[in-house]
Amino acid sequence: MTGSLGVALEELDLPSADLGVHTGLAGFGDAWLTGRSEGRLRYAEEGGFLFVSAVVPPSVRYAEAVRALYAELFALTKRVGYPTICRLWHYIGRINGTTADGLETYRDFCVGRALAFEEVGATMPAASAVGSAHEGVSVCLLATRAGALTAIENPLQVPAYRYPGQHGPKSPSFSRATYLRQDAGGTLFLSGTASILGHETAHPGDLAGQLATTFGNVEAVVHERNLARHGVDAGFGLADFDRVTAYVRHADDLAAVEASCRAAFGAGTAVRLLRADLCRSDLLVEVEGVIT
Ligand code: 3EB
Repeated sequence: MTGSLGVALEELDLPSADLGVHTGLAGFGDAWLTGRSEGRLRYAEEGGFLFVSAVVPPSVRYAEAVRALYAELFALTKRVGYPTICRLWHYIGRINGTTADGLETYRDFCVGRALAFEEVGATMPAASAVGSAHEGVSVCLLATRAGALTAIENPLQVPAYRYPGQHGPKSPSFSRATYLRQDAGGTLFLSGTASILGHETAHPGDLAGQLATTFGNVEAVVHERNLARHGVDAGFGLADFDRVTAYVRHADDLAAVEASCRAAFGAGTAVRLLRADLCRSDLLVEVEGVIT
């Protein structure tokens, strides 16, 4: 399906072998060369960044396998000399389905991820977690050798790692954005951002309301006032995004989401639309992006 501005709506179904390389997720263009693999981790190095991808195979439960994979990811980034993890992407099969233990798959994933972060005490990176037609849990990671990384929160939202227990036994381990300061300049990685105020979904069932709330959240995260309160001397608006990806739950919403993104971000921002399920069944749209 192609939208009115020629943006293809792809069904998110990542082939494990080409993860990352295939998707050009990092926001630095799609020229990730296939690099090495170490066990089940595949990785490539380019321009001072490390890109890693790995897959947890389909299972009836995920927490322990996700914890173990994260431990491997943390170890690899240290071993190959890219200790600063800027960004993670998660593509979760049957994300709103139920495990053998009766827990929603996304919530079970969050348990394993939280245990891994508790073990290492790492800075919460920016992240996205969306559904995939591909079974299992696919993880992509972007890390850097050098630079100061600051985790950014949103004053309009409870930090995800402090969500109350009604959203699952372990809170999601991510920050709303990360700001990477390097000699060459700064990069802002915006996490998947949705229509959540405080910790609750705003405007369930109302696409226009969810889009407006989502864009408001994005503006709040990247605004100069918010970055200043995190000690970051920078400030942005929606038009500063180089590229954004909008994940859309219902294919029928493509045209509306595309038009809204065009209007909100303007002509200077590359917009990609992907059909994907989202981590709360009442969310209709989620937007992530990069500012360089
Ligand atoms: C939210 O704000 C919406 O679990 O890694 C967005 C980005 C969301 C990342 C994650 C989840 C994640 O809670 C969902």
